[in-house]
Amino acid sequence: MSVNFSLEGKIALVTGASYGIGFAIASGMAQAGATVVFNDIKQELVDKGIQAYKEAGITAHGYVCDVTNEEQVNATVEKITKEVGPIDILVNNAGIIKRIPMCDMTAAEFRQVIDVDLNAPFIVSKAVIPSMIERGHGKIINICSMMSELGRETVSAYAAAKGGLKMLTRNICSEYGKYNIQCNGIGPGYIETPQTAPLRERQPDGSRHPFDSFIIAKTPAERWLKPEELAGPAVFLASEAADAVNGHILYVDGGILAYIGKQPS
Ligand code: NAP
Ligand code: GCO
Repeated sequence: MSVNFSLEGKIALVTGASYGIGFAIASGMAQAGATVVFNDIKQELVDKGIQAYKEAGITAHGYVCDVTNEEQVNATVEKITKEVGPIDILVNNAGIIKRIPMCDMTAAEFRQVIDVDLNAPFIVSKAVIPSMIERGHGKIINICSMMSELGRETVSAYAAAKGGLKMLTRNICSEYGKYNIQCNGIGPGYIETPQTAPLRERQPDGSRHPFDSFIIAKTPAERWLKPEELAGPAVFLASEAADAVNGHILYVDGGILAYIGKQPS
């Protein structure tokens, strides 16, 4: 039996994929043969995303949709199914973070992070699973985080959401595995994207941001990772080669979770 990493003939929906990690994962899936569908909240970003995919030689289908809005999500999934075809692969990538000390954070701010990072993957997964059951197969990949395992100051809402997303991943695996649906997570380490740009800004004297130096010391490779480094793991989990992988969180972190951190010289 040959190992099949191909995504030929598959339709992949990657949420929040105009740029960043979602764009890199969608691009990798396109290289593996998938038809790429993505969404963003704003038309201007969808248009920018379509142009960026085009420049990468990819014909992507873009839709305006707020993943926290169940009515919009259901209507968009229906529209995608009519215009492109049924969704075979879902990557719940869209996400936000608010870096605020917990006791300074309002309940509304906490809820907003939970809404995008945890409630939305529930909403979008619920919208695509019935069709996957009907067709006898499906792949769901939830973009988790180091904060699915670890805490740190100022990210209480984000860590709670990403910890919950790890368990939602395991529960979808448990509830729908019998329909040949595999639901796994990818836990990226620290990736160079707009979301982490504030943590990498050079100081006025040109030196590294203290958090930048902190991550360098916590990563065995002594560097931030690139979004493109997540594409291969995502293609693997989306392919038939991973049909027996279910409920697993694949950490693509350069070894951070295995490493106590650089010892003092
Ligand atoms: P990013 O650069 O901030 O991009 C996030 C994307 O999600 C944007 O396209 C954003 O669209 C979209 N989005 C946000 N809220 C949305 C909503 N309600 N509906 C639809 N789209 C929405 O983030 P990233 O670094 O690429 O991260 C992508 C995912 O990886 C997130 O789940 C993040 O938590 C996770 N992650 C990131 C890292 C890292 O180091 N960067 C590490 C681990 C996990 P707008 O531009 O319109 O807001
Ligand atoms: C932060 C970072 C992290 C990364 C990622 C790590 O503020 O610590 O934004 O949360 O986004 O989730 O895996």
